[in-house]
Amino acid sequence: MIIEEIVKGSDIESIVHKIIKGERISVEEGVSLYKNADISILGYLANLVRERKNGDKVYFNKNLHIEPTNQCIYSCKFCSYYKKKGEEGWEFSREQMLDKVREMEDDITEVHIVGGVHPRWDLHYYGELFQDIKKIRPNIHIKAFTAVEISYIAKRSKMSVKEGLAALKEYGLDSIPGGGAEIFDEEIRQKVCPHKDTGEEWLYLHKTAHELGIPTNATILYGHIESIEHRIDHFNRLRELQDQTGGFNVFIPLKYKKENNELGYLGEVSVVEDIKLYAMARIFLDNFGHIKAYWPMIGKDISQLLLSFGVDDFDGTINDSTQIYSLAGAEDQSPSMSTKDMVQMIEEVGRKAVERDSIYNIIEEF
Ligand code: V47
Ligand code: SF4
Repeated sequence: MIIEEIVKGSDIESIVHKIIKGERISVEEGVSLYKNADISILGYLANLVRERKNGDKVYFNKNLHIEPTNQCIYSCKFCSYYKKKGEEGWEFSREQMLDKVREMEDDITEVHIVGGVHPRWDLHYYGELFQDIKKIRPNIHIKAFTAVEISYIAKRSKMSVKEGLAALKEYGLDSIPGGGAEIFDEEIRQKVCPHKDTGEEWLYLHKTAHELGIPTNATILYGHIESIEHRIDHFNRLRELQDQTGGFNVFIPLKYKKENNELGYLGEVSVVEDIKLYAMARIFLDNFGHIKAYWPMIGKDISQLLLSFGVDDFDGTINDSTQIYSLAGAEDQSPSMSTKDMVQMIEEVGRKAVERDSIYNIIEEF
């Protein structure tokens, strides 16, 4: 193979051989590959891993986002979303949220609910919302709340994490999105979101969800003050948990966006950094089925490019219903994509577009 000729005699030769043979690389090897390989080599390897796992399929779903409130008891330094002092916030009523469900198109299969950690709303408030949503659309998949929202609403209802998750499942929760992971390293976490649950608490909540049969997603927030070592450490903690439970559906890198938040002075990392991060995630997370490019955050063009660097999932059509990235300065200020656009983007790179449900069962192949 030409790539083997290219890396012959270099620091990364043995690591590249391992990946080609389908073997797992260690944390040290991950750091070395990240620091020493250029993007063409990372692209080749990530593409190989992606193809072995997913062939020529690129997945998406049809989904709607509900962001119940931007009131939040926390004030993460990277966040543009939470209501700051003197700003006008929002707080949807139950009926307003249910109206969004009533208005949504028939073919939408998932509702994604994430917002701020509201000081007063508790588990039963949200649980009853889930029940009402399922009365309107019995087959809809409810993917809701980051780990910090769940741990807070459980606490407010005087329940342990396990009891809270079990109660939410009973009310109709089907899976948990990947937010709130940020960066697990405690020193960095203390600097960017000092009040939030720790990395270990995030991992414990997801482990408990998996044990209760609730699948979850995982994210990393990259491109602020963390180093390559912190990124690989983050991947490694996720890989270890996935080995134990197998409960993660997908990994979603989230690029730090700089507008309207306290870390804006850092600026944003380059597209080359984005590509390397996605490729390294695909190579290192050998036990994750899917890597998602969340296009409202990273942009449609770069998402399409990332299909050649390990990505096999495009999230969903979204229907104009999220603000978290438009507030942080994403290009697309009112994100929505038609199925036709989504399929076209995927076919342009010679892949097959596949509509999936929230747990990767195939609904339609295009
Ligand atoms: O936890 C906040 C991130 C997350 C910024 O599971 C920021 O399918 C970049 O988790 N720049 C919430 N990122 C969103 C989330 C998510 C999104 C899409 C799909 C899924 C899924 C999950 O957004 C937060 C935080 O890590 N975030 N502010 C910012 N300025
Ligand atoms: Fe609140 Fe989430 Fe923003 Fe942190 S990232 S301030 S928890 S809305």
